[in-house]
Amino acid sequence: MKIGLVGFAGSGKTTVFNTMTGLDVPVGYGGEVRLGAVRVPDERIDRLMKIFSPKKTTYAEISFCDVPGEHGSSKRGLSARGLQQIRDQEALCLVIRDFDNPAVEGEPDPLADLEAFHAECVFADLEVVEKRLERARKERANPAEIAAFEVALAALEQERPLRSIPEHELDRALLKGFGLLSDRPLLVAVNVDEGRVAEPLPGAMAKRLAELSAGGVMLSAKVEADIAAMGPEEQSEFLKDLGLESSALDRFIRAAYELLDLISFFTVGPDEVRAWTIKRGTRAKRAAGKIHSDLERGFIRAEVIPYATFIEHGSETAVKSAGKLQVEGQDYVVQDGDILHVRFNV
Ligand SMILES: Nc1nc2c(ncn2[C@@H]2O[C@H](COP(=O)(O)OP(=O)(O)OP(=O)(O)O)[C@@H](O)[C@H]2O)c(=O)[nH]1
Ligand SMILES: [Mg+2]
Repeated sequence: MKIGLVGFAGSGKTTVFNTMTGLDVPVGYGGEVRLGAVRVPDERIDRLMKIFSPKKTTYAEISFCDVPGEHGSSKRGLSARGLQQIRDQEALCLVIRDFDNPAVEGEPDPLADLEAFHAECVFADLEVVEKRLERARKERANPAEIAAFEVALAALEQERPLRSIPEHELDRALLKGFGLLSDRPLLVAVNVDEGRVAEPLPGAMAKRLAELSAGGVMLSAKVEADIAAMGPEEQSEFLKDLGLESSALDRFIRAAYELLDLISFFTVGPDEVRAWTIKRGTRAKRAAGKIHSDLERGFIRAEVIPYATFIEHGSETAVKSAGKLQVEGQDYVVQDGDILHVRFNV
């Protein structure tokens, strides 16, 4: 599963990408699509690491894809090639320029960029949906499929993104494989000048994002790059000076993780403290298979301690003596932050 950093030319995508991945892709020139692994910051893992002092600590990871902007004639348009690169992404993080970039013509206009991107996605989807609907009617396809495409068409004609249609009104399984862009989860990063990092999202932007069922954060790619290059103590000093509680990029990455409907469960011990990534709703047996296929095959039960319970009691032994250890079967739905110990037999 990957998340695309998308947006118009020179908005700061590669700067954000480099900071998150530690890679060193050239900035400012467009370029190729690049894929990189990004560590998902998690305070709970930080805390568990302090408690267990394990030999190894492993955070959750997600893949980000840096999709270059298109430099050239129509500043806020997307070519067929550009659209295809965006279609390949599971979720979209739209980086919007809100700083002066001498290489890009014109003053920054974040709202106009948001509208332009949204309009491109809606037009692209309209084309796909109209074509499919025409064909499906002619071929007398499954009436449920025709109905789903009709619902989609009605929304798009009102310039509403498909992601804003509630689950019970649209059977998304029937739209799978059509690469509909406006149905992709969307998170917007407004890339601002150094001086504005502590400001909240402007009201008009926040309102529009809510209408588009999208999330949003303010960040300065430049400041985040500086923060990433510092040691932990210098970092917190610097953040305080800026009036920030935590790095905006860390919040951005966590928001992207949640955008994909992903959660983490943990395994703990003297050897390793580790976060494992699953889709929300995954059952215990399946989740055990993430750790090792033997654990899924020979699954007997899972001993579960929710993170908050663990912190409240301080140790596994204390949790047990308080009678708070949950013993769960294979159909237990694993919750975000569960500490799991899988009993198995193969
Ligand atoms: N002042 C300032 N400059 C920035 C910021 N973010 C990026 N830049 C600069 O803007 C230019 C373009 O940044 P990139 O990260 O290459 O932008 P991009 O979105 O990847 O550009 P394309 O891939 O060409 O579409 C570079 O010169 C960056 O140094 C920022 O937060 N503040
Ligand atoms: Mg770039």
